Amino acid sequence: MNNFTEAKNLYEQLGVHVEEALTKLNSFPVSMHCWQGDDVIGFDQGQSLSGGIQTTGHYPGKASTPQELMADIDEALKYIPGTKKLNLHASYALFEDGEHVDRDQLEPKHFKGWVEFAKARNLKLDFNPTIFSHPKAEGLTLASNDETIRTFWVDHCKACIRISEYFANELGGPVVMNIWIPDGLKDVPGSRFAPRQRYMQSLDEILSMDYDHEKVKVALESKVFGIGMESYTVGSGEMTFGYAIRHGLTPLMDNGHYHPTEMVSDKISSALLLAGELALHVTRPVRWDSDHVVLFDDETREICKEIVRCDGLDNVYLATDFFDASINRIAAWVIGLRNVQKAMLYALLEPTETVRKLQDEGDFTTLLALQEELKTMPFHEIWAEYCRRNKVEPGLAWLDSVKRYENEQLRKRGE
Ligand code: RNT
Ligand code: ZN
Repeated sequence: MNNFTEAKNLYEQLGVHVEEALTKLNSFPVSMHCWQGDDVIGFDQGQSLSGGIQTTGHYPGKASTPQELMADIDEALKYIPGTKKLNLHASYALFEDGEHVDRDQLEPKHFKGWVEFAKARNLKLDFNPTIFSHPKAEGLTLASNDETIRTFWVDHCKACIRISEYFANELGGPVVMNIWIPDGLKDVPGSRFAPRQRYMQSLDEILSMDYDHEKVKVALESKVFGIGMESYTVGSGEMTFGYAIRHGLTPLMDNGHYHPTEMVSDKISSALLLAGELALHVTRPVRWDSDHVVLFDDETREICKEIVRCDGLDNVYLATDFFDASINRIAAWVIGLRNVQKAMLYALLEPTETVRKLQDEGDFTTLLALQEELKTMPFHEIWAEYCRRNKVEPGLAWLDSVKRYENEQLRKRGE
């Protein structure tokens, strides 16, 4: 008997269906964010990052051209098992020979190169309007009282819906198109109402366009505060969740966007009950929305457990969202994405029916004992088997390859 078979037997004694878990994990898509590769800069503005989000660190070798970013994504994908999607931002538009259009004029053709990239790798795409790092995003955007600015961003979002629809037509859907606005105020507001009313009006205008709601899932991401927006954010939890429910959109929860003791894992069941579906940004906040690399930690596991327990694998769209510029950026992707896959596997290896029954029967003693027992089960053996079946090395072998790539490619790039 090999280690996997032995481990599988032990799990099965606890009522876990290991093969079922492996199959489910393999078909659950995780959307990898493209922006870890270049510190959220993109190709359209050459501007520094704005919107109250920040990367810190100067690790050498950041991608600064589409070719470099694509090569780095390829390098990362080699070491990540499972079904992946690629999550793009509008700022990653590809312009040909000196052509440049502003964000309100973007068209599907500006993303043709990404569609070809995705097709060749059997990936589907997700998308995001980029409502930051732009001269018209220095104050409020979709909530602006300057009509020119507000309309500019409304038009940008409409353009992004058309581009998302193009992705769905070319590669299959649904494409999750997530709207996040950085709008907020540093200090005590004079009116919290007016900007939210304008945000609502902008969303109404965007959604008045005709698009296929099955192909494009418009998601709304909330936030509690940003750097320079400490006192008020327009797109708060209630604002975005409420609007999403009322208009049949998908709420998006980023686990860096809540008060430190407020857990997204606790919100998933409510969201699924009330909205029917939910999009997630999985990240790691350290004291603030710092977007550190995702760990195989308690909250990541608990988020995944909730998805599994709510039978939400088909209704939850999970994307990663972190940006660390202080370590090898490709390694950051690999570590974070593998941890999401691990956490999902860990969650699928919980005997869901048993734990629910124990709770219903009020047998909290057994429930606690069983949950603690699960923590020291031979999880690694199942993970290793999952990696092998996906033709990915289970252990740290990937790191040598990434270091080689760093020496041969990244170190040769200019700063
Ligand atoms: C910012 C949000 C948002 C961004 C990306 C780049 O706080 O989390 O999702 O991180 O769109
Ligand atoms: Zn996010």
